Amino acid sequence: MSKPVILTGLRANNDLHIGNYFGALLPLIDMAKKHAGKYQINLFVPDLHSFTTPVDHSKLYEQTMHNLKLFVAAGLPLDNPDVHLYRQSFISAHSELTLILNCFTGFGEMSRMTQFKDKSATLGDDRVSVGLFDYPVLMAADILLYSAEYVPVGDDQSQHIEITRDLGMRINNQFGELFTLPRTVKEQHKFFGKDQGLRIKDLVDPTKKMSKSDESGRGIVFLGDDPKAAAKKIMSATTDSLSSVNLDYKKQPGISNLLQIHALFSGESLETVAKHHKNKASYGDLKKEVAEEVEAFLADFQTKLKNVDESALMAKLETSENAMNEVANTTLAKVQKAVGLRG
Ligand code: AQP
Repeated sequence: MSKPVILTGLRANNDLHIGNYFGALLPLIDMAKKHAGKYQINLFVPDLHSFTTPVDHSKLYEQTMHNLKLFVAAGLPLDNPDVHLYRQSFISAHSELTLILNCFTGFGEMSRMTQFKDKSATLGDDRVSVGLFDYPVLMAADILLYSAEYVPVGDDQSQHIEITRDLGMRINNQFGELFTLPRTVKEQHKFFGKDQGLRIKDLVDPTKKMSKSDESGRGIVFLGDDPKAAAKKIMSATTDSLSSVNLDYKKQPGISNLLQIHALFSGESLETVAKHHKNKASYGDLKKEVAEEVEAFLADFQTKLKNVDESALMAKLETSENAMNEVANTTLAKVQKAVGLRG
């Protein structure tokens, strides 16, 4: 019997940041290490999704390959046969299924996607593409092609799981059981546990999440940042004038974010870290501790990155992309037949 599939993708629209690292990459690598044999892990670079927001196309391929190396530097076990690592556009079924799914998707239901509304508000009308509007349908294809059951998503992407389930169900109802649906958002949260809701905030504006498409980059610690420059970003993080360290995301978002980052780097629980710093009047000490942790982490991570075995990575891509093309094309062929494209 085939193993349940856990699937995640990280766009290559920019370098990854510490939010992507702690919120997506590490939990998945942990799963791959702890549950080898029980689940199949699909980790991919959604290169087609990467330019749903504007990118420098002359750098996209390089960024895609760089991000794959980041996965390996973060500890992705390439020798595990249950781990599949691939580039979305190397499996053409993603695009083909998207086009078919589009015709079963309502314009109205897509217009209600909050991530689209948020991202388009940031971009401004003249830079919002149909590709961004269609993002959730491509994501549905990413999931349905492999019958993926578990897809870690934060609150900002929960609607995309729901639309994937709706689309899958709609097509199954009309044509018979073509798709295995991903689990409900509630079940996803139960399966992935506490890391699911993790959202590291932007250092300059701690009321919004750290986001790699943010164009200034000043509030983001990228994995490729110079370690000393990243430490400086922490030292100049926005805080408040309350002169008391408390874990309170509403009243003290900047301080709470620093406590969260501190907890992640130190490996201590957020409660322990918050207790240790509680009510301290000086924000400088907290910032200094976090800055030192960030600097040490980046120096170590970047050494690992330099040592990534590129030939092993290329070999893994080839094996995974061959295997995933087979799986995806089998699903696509069933759909093509059902909708009348094949006899
Ligand atoms: N700030 C964050 N804290 C924790 N986890 C985060 N993730 C993103 N930001 C944070 C997780 O990283 C993965 C990246 O998915 P994506 O590349 O498809 O894009 P995203 O979710 O929209 O993440 P970004 O960094 O904000 O990218 P942009 O700005 O390009 O859209 C996801 O698993 C996400 O939960």
